[in-house]
Amino acid sequence: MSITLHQFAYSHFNEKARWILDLKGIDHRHETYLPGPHMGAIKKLSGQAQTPVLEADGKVISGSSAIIDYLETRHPQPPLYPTDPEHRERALEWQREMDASLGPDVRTLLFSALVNEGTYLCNMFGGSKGLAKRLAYRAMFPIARGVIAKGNGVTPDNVARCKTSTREWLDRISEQAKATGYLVGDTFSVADLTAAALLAPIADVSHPAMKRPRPIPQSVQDILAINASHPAIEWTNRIYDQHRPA
Ligand SMILES: N[C@@H](CCC(=O)N[C@@H](CS)C(=O)NCC(=O)O)C(=O)O
Repeated sequence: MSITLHQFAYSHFNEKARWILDLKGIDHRHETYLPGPHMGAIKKLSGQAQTPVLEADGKVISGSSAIIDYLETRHPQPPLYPTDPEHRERALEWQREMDASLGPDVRTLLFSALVNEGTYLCNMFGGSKGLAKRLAYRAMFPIARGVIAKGNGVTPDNVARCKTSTREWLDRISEQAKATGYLVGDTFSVADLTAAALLAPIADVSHPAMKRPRPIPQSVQDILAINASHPAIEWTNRIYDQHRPA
């Protein structure tokens, strides 16, 4: 049965889906879209506009947590959901909260710099496309810039709020992982996968799925520098080293 992940390069919500597919060793292919022009095809496929979308067994599943749930049920090894029901509920609650808050807030922080770095942004998301598509995408950027900023919550007040909220998440994650190295119990779970994937853009992890093009513009480096020495950033890199398959 063929499995296709409809995705954006680099996106941290998409990284959650890439990670579980790789972790479970599930044979699959990627269909990579340019953010913006993706809209028609993704809406037609799934009835909504966001990635990731998984096509598997004749079904279409939208959203990273629904994709994880679907794959976890059909491919239970290695497990991402703790067996203990209370631990499982806690791990899923961490995922729910981080999907709703940490993910969008980290994205806003990054986009507050990326909206001023059109060439870099187009390389990040369009790097796998041919020259003609990349040039057309870059040419569209000045027109699309306002929509990209709005869609990613880039206003001065919201960026300030996201700085604070991201810092609070980092504190909470490092505090929680202090005892065992993991967020729930003493093993890697969906909570750790979600936290590490959603923090990957500011942890600047070296895994090929999330390593951004070099050189990194100064404005993006400035965003990374805000939390670079936080223990949760080191934790994210350790989780990647130990649990994210190549
Ligand atoms: N809660 C969703 C969030 C997905 C999401 O925000 N996807 C973004 C990319 S990171 C997207 O597709 N944005 C394009 C759009 O909204 O049109 C999930 O967990 O998958």
